[in-house]
Amino acid sequence: MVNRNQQPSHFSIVSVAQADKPKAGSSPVDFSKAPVNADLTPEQKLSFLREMLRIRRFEQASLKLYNQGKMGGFLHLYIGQESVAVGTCSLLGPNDHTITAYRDHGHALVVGMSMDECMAEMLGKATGCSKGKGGSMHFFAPDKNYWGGHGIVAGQTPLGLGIAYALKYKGLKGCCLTYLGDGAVNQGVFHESLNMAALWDIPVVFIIENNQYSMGTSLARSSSIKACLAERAEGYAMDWDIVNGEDLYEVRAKTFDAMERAREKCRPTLLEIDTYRYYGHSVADANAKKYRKPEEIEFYKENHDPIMLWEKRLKEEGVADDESIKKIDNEAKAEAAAAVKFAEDSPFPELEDIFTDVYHEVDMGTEAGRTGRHFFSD
Ligand SMILES: Cc1ncc(C[n+]2csc(CCOP(=O)(O)OP(=O)(O)O)c2C)c(N)n1
Ligand SMILES: [Mg+2]
Repeated sequence: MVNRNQQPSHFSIVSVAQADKPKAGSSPVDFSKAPVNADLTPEQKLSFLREMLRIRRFEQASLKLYNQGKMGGFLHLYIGQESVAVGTCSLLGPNDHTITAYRDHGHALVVGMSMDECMAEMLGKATGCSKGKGGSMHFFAPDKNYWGGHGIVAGQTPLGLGIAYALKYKGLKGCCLTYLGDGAVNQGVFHESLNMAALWDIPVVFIIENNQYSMGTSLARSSSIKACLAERAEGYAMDWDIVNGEDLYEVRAKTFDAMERAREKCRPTLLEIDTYRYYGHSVADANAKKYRKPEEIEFYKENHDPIMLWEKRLKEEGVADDESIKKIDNEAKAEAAAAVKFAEDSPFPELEDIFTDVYHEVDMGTEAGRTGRHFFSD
């Protein structure tokens, strides 16, 4: 479903607490009937709940570790945004890739990284996915087509473009889901990426996770066009759409359309998914309580929490009840607790490892390093 030349139907900004946001399932379009959703089995629907709960319980456990002083660096929590990673990544096929910014735990778990390797990475342990050298912001799993985990705002957008370009170059039918925040849309490099994607027909799907804030700066204070960020795609002759992020069916339906456009026609899309984060920018955000009111956060938790809404939906459909939901939740909590134990019991990297796995060492003297053609060597 392409919304070019069409005004957004539900988008809300500025004073989000007062925003008249739609309830999941009450959109004019019932996205549960979309082809990509119509044939979902009860097991698949429950698996989406499981994935969202896994993210939330994993992050709550990591927050505890952070507050106990066991974690170095930053910790950016994804809590509140779970439906975005779960809905979009549930559509990934074998030739599809993902790349995101530093708020990367949710995507990592959904693409199949284990809680153990992620929690160990948080604590800087040798058993972590990046051998303890990356931390919270730098989860990577190339074997799962997951390319991180990037700290420079919008820095991942040209990388996602390049990954998608490589797919086309190799003749593979796939796409790269390239996530960014609402604060990244004003970075020059993102606009260069949009232009090149449209100009060269690159199979990339840019996904703005619009959680309304860029650190302590609200969207109203950072964007000249306030009602819609995705509309910027018009400037690059690119298709775009906006998505009600709290409705998992809508996330899947609209993302699927964009992915198919990329895979089948090699055309890029800019999606804007409306979402919200409950915690501060990072756990160390000293201004967390200054730029928005506690009532605003409470309003979201009570009315727009994606997990709560999905549970409600599953109950209405007769797919789940309180008991089955509790069981899934308890399993997620147990998995997170086991991951904490695994991480705490794991060793730190050896001192001599400090010079291994650095870019220079891996690349030095190789053909890929000499020519810069990492994705084109075979
Ligand atoms: C180029 C650059 N400028 C500034 C920063 C500092 N910074 C880190 S996160 C951030 C806010 C980004 O907000 P958004 O893109 O909305 O992502 P969110 O944190 O909401 O997920 C800023 C300004 C940075 N990391 N990189
Ligand atoms: Mg943001």
